[in-house]
Amino acid sequence: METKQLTPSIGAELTGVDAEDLRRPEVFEQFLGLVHRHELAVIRGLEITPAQQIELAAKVGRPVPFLMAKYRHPEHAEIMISSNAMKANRPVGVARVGNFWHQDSSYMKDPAPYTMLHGVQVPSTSGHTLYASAADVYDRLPQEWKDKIAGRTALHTVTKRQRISADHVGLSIAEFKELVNQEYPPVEHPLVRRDPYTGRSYLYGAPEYMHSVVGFDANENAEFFAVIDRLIQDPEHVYTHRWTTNDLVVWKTATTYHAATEVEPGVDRTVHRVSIEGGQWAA
Ligand SMILES: O=C(O)CCC(=O)C(=O)O
Ligand SMILES: [Fe+2]
Repeated sequence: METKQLTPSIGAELTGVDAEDLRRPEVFEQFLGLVHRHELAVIRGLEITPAQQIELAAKVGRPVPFLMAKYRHPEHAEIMISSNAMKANRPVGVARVGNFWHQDSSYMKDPAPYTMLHGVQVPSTSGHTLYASAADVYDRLPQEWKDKIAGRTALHTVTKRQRISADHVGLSIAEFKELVNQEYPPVEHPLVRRDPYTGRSYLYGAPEYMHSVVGFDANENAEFFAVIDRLIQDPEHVYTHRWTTNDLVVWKTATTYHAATEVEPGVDRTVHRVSIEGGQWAA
């Protein structure tokens, strides 16, 4: 068993372990420690069943069933099937999950602190996932911006990203936004938070999930979003996870910006996703 850092900014990998090894508390603790210290940790080629994935998630915290029942794994409510594949003319899961830079569910008051993905059927040439550390983004923020955002909060919203579905047929765009607003009212979070485990300050908020910084005018806001967009996406600081079959990836939702990339046409990609509440690390 060995650990290696994936990039200087984010990510670590545990190698030489299988599902059986992970049952040993000291091995599992080692893996979880990597998640806590490096925001994100990977085990490649971990052959596990959906039930075993949930078992692993339950060692981290409390796996929670996905909100929308129709995208839950038919036998395991805790697993959400994230997939572009079709079976008998029906989607097997949710397509295009997270294909923009974000921190998971930051538009919610109390997002689950961990996300776990298992690569069930993954192409090697597309459908990679990009990751960046929110602590590293904060570190790289020019001092002038650190001063401007000190003590401020931001309004987070899902309205920029909510897609129109069958439930919304017949609504105008304004009516649709209003409905989403009622369902997910904007929530306010501090812009700078401290990771209780590493002690590092990190930036909380991605432009696609933020309405605005409280107290900023439209210009300051646009400028700030442009500055952080550049920092988040800076290729020098991004870890690209190129999936191989059965990869397990776990990250801390608050300190990990990430984006799923396009899948080439005609290619299926399926990952099993578990959202985990509670656990040792709380944002
Ligand atoms: O499937 C992926 O590459 C990641 C999608 C995502 O943002 C998520 O599962 O939270
Ligand atoms: Fe995500």
